[in-house]
Amino acid sequence: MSYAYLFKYIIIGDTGVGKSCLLLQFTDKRFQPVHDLTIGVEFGARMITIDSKQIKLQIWDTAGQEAFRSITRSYYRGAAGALLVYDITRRETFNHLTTWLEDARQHSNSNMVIMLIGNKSDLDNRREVRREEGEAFAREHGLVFMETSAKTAANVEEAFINTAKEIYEKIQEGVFDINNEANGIKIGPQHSPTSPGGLAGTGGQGSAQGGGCC
Ligand SMILES: Nc1nc2c(ncn2[C@@H]2O[C@H](COP(=O)(O)OP(=O)(O)O)[C@@H](O)[C@H]2O)c(=O)[nH]1
Ligand SMILES: [Mg+2]
Repeated sequence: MSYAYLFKYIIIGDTGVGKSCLLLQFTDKRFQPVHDLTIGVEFGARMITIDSKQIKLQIWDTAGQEAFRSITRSYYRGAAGALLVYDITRRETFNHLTTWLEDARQHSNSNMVIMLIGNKSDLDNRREVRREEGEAFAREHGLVFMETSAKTAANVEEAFINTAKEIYEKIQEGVFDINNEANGIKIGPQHSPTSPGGLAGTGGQGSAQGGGCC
């Protein structure tokens, strides 16, 4: 299917916070409790609609382990959006956010939209991080914040779509240079019907179910 824009996302955060499950829930609308550990980087894609425009989200899921940090870093630069995920039932994953954020800011383009996600909201009885703490961290660092559950799908759509809306608004405001693919945005064939195939948006087709998850 053709699209007006393609936005590239990266999902980051400690191992086990639910990055792969969030991706699977968003792309396939399912939750898979038993899973393989993500090795290196995997990806998925899905089409969404914003402002009556078809937007393809191409999402790179990364491994959280330190050993893969350098691989992860190489994906920041080409990303328009990042989902920074922690697990509300594991305080240490919240404590590591500062490190993740520094890494992301240092290696990405300055306009990258970062959405902070407190995942596993279904496990409220095991909660170690209060929602207000997530909100405060986000406010302090200029991030958008949501609590999600990859298991029940609560807020999962919203997290991915709200990030896209922020990117879209930045494009409208002229903040993003959309002709520079390094910003993680491609203009699709649908955008300019007078020059089919003439733009850099035709790559990556047919990858809608790419990558495994969980
Ligand atoms: N209850 C619950 N479990 C989750 C949720 N998201 C992920 N998990 C579980 O947490 C573990 C790690 O998930 P995974 O997506 O592999 O984490 P990743 O290492 O960040 O990719 C798995 O056992 C998942 O089943 C969630 O929203 N709720
Ligand atoms: Mg994973």
